[in-house]
Amino acid sequence: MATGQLFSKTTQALFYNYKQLPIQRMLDFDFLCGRETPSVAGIINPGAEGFQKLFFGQEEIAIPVHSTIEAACAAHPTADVFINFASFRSAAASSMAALKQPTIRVAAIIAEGVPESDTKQLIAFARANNKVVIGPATVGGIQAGAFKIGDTAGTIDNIIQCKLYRPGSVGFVSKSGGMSNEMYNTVARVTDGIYEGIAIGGDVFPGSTLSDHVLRFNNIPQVKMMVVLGELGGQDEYSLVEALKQGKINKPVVAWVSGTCARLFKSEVQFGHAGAKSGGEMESAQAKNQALREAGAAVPDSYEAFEDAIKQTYDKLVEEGKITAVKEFTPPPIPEDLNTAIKSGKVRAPTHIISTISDDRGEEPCYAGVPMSSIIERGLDVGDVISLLWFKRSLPRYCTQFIEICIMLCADHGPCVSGAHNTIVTARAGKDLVSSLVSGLLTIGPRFGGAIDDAARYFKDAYDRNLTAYEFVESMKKKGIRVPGIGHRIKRGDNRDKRVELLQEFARTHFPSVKYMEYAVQVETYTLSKANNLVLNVDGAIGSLFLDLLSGSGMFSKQEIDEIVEIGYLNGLFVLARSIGLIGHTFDQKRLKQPLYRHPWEDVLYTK
Ligand code: Q5B
Repeated sequence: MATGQLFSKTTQALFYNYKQLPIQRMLDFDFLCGRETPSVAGIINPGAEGFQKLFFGQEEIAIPVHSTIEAACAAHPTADVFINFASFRSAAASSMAALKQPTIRVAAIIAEGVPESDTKQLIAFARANNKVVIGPATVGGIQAGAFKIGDTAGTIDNIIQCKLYRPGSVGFVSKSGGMSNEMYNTVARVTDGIYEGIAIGGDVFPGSTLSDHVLRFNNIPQVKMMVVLGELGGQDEYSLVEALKQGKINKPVVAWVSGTCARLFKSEVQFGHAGAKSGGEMESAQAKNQALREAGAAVPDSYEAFEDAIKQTYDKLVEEGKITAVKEFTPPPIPEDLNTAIKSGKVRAPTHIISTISDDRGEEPCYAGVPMSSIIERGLDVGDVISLLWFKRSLPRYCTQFIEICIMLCADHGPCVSGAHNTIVTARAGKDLVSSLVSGLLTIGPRFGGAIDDAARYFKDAYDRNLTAYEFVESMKKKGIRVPGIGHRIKRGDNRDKRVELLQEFARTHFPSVKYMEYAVQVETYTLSKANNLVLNVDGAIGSLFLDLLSGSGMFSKQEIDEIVEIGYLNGLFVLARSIGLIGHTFDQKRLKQPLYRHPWEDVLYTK
């Protein structure tokens, strides 16, 4: 294993598998320490590329996302730490791929349950290539004031409390990640704090060992003493005993091996970690504590006395003048996330959108307050859904039926009308469904299908002002405006539009009043006297009948009717209906494998 420093204040990592929280915690730690560059240079999210937005202090930054380890290493050649948040299934393969990259020096493997044979291969490769593996089954490690792996040391509050935002004099290594958090607190209480802390992980075969790190700490001048927290099971602590006996360690070591309670159990006990099981007397906590004590480490009699033993060793170093006072500073506050602040009631934030028709936040979506299950259970139809989402109320059955009839009758009118023609040409140009659909929809307007709102506006105005059909049509003529809802390219006085007849028939049977429709018929009678094509068309029929629906149903106030007519809801019926046909035309052309459309020259008048 390499000797000396693993990290510095400029160390950057590549983070494998996008995990928002631990990355954000690393960046928050960076900000706390006053790092100039974020400690995460890039994210590797297999199969995905782009950027992830995260916070660096108050500023939002975009961290590049790469789809492969190779691409990430090539893009960030100075990022030499690989933090692997892959699952236990893919952690070994991805770690090996990273270690094989010349730029990667340290790999931290978080996953628990990595097969031991895989870990052994990683260890062998790392040793042969002078690289360091931390883990598997680890929370990672931290160099105080410089660099932190993932979730190490927990929350920002804990990091501040343990003064991990600036370096102290203690090198700490443990097997357990959870206990390392506890120990960061303990060390901060009785010393000037941690210089570097590593959790090697609880597996039987850790990528790097307790003694690997203690020997490394011994070479770091800023580390004045080492604290070691081992646990029962395995032989790792004995390599530390050997190193102490051979005089390879010349700084004070305070150690404790946990698991002394194992003897209280009648049979073998497997503690939390895979490796935390004593295979025999040698691997017991008692034997290891005794061996460490005999080799020269300060080993207390119990875990409770561990803090005091650390304090005594530290105080002695201070007395001997080996430790100089740490330069204290107050770290900058980390801005609170908006969601957290809102939840705690500390701030209020203005919303950017108001919505009143639907809500998808609860257990099931609601349309105008009506849950979807209720729509299905009550056997409601598309007309009811339109009533809820457009008019924000449930309408009587005859109204919703009328809406549905409009949708059915306007769904299509053959391939020759403007909308269908555009859709067909677009589909034949090889465009997709949405493009073909919208190219047809875009033709809906004052001449084609989109005259319903204007028909309602003008018929309502004329009827409400008691204009006779003659006065209305002639006044429109004077203004040079064609009467919306009147006239058709094909339909004639002697070839009426069946759709208009069907709508009128339904309304006469079910509507309480059809006064606006009757007025439209009077207008038609007058326009037909002028020209045979000036029939009441489907737009005019729907426009006038919807006025009857709005005013006769008793479900809308006068003000609401005026608003509906003014905003122009009713062309929506034609848009919705005709979308059905236009989608059909798109499929039809695709199904028929029709080639690119080109209009024939013979059908164009070329003139100057
Ligand atoms: N004249 C629809 O015109 C059309 C007049 C009028 C007074 C009028 C025309 C019109 C108002 C808009 C309207 C909806 C352009 C139609 C639809 C859906 C569809 C379509 C489909 C489907 C047809 C001849 C003479 C001229 C004009 C006069 C015409 N309309 N006068 N008020 N409204 N209507 N649109 O046949 O003296 O000779 O100069 O704009 O309601 O789109 O099936 O195809 O489901 O897909 O081209 O049903 O009526 O007649 O322009 O040659 O005019 O009649 O001033 O008089 P045409 P033009 P003059 S439903």
